[in-house]
Amino acid sequence: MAAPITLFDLDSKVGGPLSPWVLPIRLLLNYKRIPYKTTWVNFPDIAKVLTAAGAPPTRTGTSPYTVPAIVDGEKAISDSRKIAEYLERSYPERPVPLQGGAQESAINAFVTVLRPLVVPHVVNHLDERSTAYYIETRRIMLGKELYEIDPPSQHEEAVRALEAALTKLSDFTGETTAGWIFGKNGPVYEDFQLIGWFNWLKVAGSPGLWDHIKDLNDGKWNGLLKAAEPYTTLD
Ligand SMILES: N[C@@H](CCC(=O)N[C@@H](CS)C(=O)NCC(=O)O)C(=O)O
Repeated sequence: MAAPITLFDLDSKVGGPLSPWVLPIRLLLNYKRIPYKTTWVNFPDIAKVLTAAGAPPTRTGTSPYTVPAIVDGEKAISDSRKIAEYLERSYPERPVPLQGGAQESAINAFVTVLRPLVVPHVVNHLDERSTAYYIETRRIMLGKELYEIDPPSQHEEAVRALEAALTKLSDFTGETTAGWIFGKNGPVYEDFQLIGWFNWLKVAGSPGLWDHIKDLNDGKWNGLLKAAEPYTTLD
């Protein structure tokens, strides 16, 4: 029997999925019932571990190596969308189509507004070494200190902006089907992407944010996480 796929995921104090980029791949593997095992990697070790695995960098500049990455036999693949395309092509059973286009743009618009309410709070879930790495790399990548991203004086306004972004997303997506937001006959990959972002909001967002958000827009965001539950299992 072929060796199971290795999934490289972000380690943290959460003890489960935190990275919004990796969770969609875990959901895909679980949904498609593809055997895999997870290698959990702390932020400062990602470059070293992925170089050793032969997974290519996904960006230039600071921190070019990112999770998720997978190793499947001879192949090492990084970047969530490329991994999803590869899995869909190589393991077509229980399809999870990738839609892209307007759906992806709608997710990106929501994520732009969400980021400031989560990015500075991620350190609450990292160990000391990862915290030091995260503060330093975000300073270079964002040109800001973490405490400048969600200051108390702007917090309420940021939450109002998120509410508006969610209403826009809700209007765009319309009725849910069995909890899925985009898919009408089972999940599509963009549902899994949204789950990654809502899980990130839930586990690492500013204190109380998820409690505030989960019942908005007829509770469809909570319904989405509930629909995903059977597929969030760890190996
Ligand atoms: N475009 C990449 C982005 C992945 C990404 O940004 N992953 C984060 C974890 S949430 C990462 O590995 N960051 C490494 C770092 O910042 O050093 C993808 O879709 O896979």
